[in-house]
Amino acid sequence: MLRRRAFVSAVLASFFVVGLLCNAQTTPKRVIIDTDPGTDDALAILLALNSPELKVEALTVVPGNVVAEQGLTNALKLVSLAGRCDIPVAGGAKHPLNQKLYTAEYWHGKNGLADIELPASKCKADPRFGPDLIIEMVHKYPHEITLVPVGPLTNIALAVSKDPSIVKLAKDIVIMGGSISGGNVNGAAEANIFGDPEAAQIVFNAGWVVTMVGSDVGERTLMTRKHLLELESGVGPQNEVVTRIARFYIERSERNGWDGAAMYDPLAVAVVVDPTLVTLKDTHVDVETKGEFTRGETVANRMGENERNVLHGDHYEIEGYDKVPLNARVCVASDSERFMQLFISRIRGK
Ligand SMILES: [Ca+2]
Repeated sequence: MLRRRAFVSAVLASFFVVGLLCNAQTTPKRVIIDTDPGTDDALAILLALNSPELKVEALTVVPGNVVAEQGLTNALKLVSLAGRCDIPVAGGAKHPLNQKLYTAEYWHGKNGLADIELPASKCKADPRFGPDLIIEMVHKYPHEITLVPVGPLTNIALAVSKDPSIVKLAKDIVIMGGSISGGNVNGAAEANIFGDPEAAQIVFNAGWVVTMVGSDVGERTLMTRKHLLELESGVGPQNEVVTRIARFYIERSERNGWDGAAMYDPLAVAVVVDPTLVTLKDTHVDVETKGEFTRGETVANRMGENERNVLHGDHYEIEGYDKVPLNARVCVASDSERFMQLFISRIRGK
C-alpha cells in the first residue's frame, strides 16, 4: 500500500513538473519596449506585437532617431495600426542627460517612418512619464519584466537613478546599442550609445547583466530584396506598412553601399523571442564618455580582468590582475536567415 501510494505520488509529481515546464514554454514574457521610432523601431514593435512569446506591457518613447514628440506620434500610430490601444504608450525624456540631441531623419525619413503617412492613431498617449511607468510596471510584475530599450538609454538611466531597486526586480534587459568592433556613427560609436553616453554608462553599471545586441551584429543581419519580395507577396495592413518601410530602408541602405537593411532593433526583440538566434559572450562593458575620438564607444573587456599597475620609483610595474565584474552579455553572431524567416512569418498576412 505504501509502495502504491509512493508510486501515485511520483506520478502526480511528474505531472506537476511537466505542467510547470509546459507553462514555462507557453507563458508569454512581459516586455517593455523603450523606443525612438524610427523605421527599424517600427519593424521591431510590429514583430513584438505579433509574437505570441511576448506580452508587450508598454511602449515608452525616447528622443533619438526623431525628436520626442514625433516619436510619441509614431509609436501611437503603430499600436493603432496593430489594433492594440490597450497597450500604454508614454512619452519620456525630451533630451539626453548631458548633451544635445542628435536625430537621424537622413536614415528614417522626415517623419521617422519612411515618410509614409499612417492613419491618425485611435490610441491616446498615457499621461504617465515613461521612466515612472517603467518603475511602476517592474514593481507590479516583480522578476517578470524584460526591458527592451532600442533607442538611446536616457529613459532607462532616469528610471534606475530614481529607483535603483528595479535593477534586481527586472527579469532581464536586452538592448540594441553599442558595438565591440567599431561604430556606425564614426569609427568608435554606435548611434544609440552616441545619443546619450552618460545614460548608457549608468545603465551598464547599474548592477544587472545587460544583453547587448550591437550594431556590428545588426549589420550582419540584413533584410535584402529577396526578403522584400517575400513580404510583398503578403497582404494585410501591417504587412503593407512593413513592406513600404522595408523598401524605403533597403533603398536608403543601398544608396549608402549596403547589400540590405541592417535589422538592428528587430534583432533585439527577436533575441527575447528566441535567444538561440544569437551567440552571446560574457564581458564587462564600459562606455567611453570623454574620448576625443571615442565618446560613446562601448569598451568591452573580454579578458574579465585589468592589469594592476603599481608605481615603483619612476615607472609602473604589473603586480597582478584585478577581476572586473560581468555586466554584459554581448551578442557576437546571429543566425541571420533564421531570424529573417521568423520576422517574415510573423508579419506576413497581418
Ligand atoms: Ca531605435
